[in-house]
Amino acid sequence: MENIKLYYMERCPFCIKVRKFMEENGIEVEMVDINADPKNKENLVTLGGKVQVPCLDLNGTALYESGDIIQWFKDNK
Ligand SMILES: N[C@@H](CCC(=O)N[C@@H](CS)C(=O)NCC(=O)O)C(=O)O
Repeated sequence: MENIKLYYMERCPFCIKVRKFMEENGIEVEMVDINADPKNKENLVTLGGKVQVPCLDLNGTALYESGDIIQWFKDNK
């Protein structure tokens, strides 16, 4: 999927839930680990205003909440 990124953390259970759904459904987006680089966390705050993962970057619009992210994938895959 183009212009879509998933901000996540490795051990976050909500992120794991979203990543499992993506894997089971063959959904691939750019993945951004917010602990891999301080800039990633800064970019997340710039995007959505808070450090909370998972967060889907929909071409510049932030979608927080794992349930809402999975629903978005269901509606748009
Ligand atoms: N209700 C949210 C919960 C997300 C959540 O609590 N994420 C935690 C990590 S597991 C978080 O981002 N905490 C902020 C932080 O660690 O700074 C969801 O379902 O996505």
